[in-house]
Amino acid sequence: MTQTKKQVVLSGIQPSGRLTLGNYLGALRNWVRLQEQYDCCYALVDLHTITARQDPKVLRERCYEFLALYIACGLDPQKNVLFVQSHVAAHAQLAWVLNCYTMVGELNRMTQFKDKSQKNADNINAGLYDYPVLMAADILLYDTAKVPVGDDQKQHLELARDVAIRFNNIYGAPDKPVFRVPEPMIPPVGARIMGLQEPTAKMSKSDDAESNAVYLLDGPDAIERKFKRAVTDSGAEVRYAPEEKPGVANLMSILSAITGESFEAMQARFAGQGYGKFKAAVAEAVIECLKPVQARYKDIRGDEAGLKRVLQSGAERAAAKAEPMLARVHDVLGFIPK
Ligand code: ATP
Ligand code: LTN
Repeated sequence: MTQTKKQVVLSGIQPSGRLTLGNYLGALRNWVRLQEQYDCCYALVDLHTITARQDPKVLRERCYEFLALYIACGLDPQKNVLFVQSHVAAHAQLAWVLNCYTMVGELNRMTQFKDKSQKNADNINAGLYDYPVLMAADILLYDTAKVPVGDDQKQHLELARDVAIRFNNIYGAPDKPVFRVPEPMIPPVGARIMGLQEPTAKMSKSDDAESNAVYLLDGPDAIERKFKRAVTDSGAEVRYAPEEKPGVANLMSILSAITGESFEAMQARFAGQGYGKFKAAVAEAVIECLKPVQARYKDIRGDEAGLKRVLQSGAERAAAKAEPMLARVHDVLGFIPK
């Protein structure tokens, strides 16, 4: 009997800050939907995280917290390979190789590097600059077909594709490329959730302003309060116009991403009612959406031995996939096999 191999999906989140509703709607929730159909690998990208200074104790704690949240969101550790990036040495090894096939001019164009350099002007380290190359290594190591991410990662993914194509052109045969060229998978709604206080910039998990983001572990009262105070505009009309009314458009996107309700239907439902009821409805939808995740989280986080077992198994399964690809790359480069 021939069994068709499932395509590989790979994605990652940095264990920095606290997971937000943006991470959930832009990434995590979509990961869960893919677990039956694809061979999915999801990484806690700790090597990426040290491009900004981290407290070691907090970083370790956060990795467990994030893993527990992944599972609480519905990712089954049997069906998915859940792992820590630093446990699989091949990531750093392939990143070095790909460095030699990535142009400085390409990295200079990365908008995330520009944004993060501005935010951390006192620590613009080489790792921050090289970040997209490590991400390309994460993806290309697994023969990845699809990469589910939010909109902000599109440019990095484009770079990973360009590097793969360049490498294939040098070392692959037309019918036998070294790397599969990955495709982005960006959700139609929820791909770019904006801050509640600053709706022109994306909601981000390492933002200091508590009220700008909804965190996955926020209780109902905090969520209600954050939406009540969310910045809108001086008008009173629930209408989707991102340029003119970014705050309202963001709240509409959140509601639509959760309930599936169209913008037109929302517009009709809240016509003539001002923003109060609308904001309360968005808060209610978010509270209900996060309730089951929060209910499962405590037990999962409490079982640290169980989480360690998940990571042990994840590291072994990930390495078994990644190592043959690294060996192939070393081989085509002319390195002597070990
Ligand atoms: P940081 O603030 O630490 O840079 P982040 O919130 O941008 O973090 P990442 O770890 O960089 O989170 O991203 C994890 C995943 O979540 C990525 O797929 C990213 O595209 C997605 N994501 C992050 N923020 C948002 C957002 N506001 N809306 C939709 N998706 C998002
Ligand atoms: N760069 C991404 C995180 C990330 C990633 C990856 C996403 C690292 N490696 C591989 C998809 C695939 C970010 O900042 N959100």
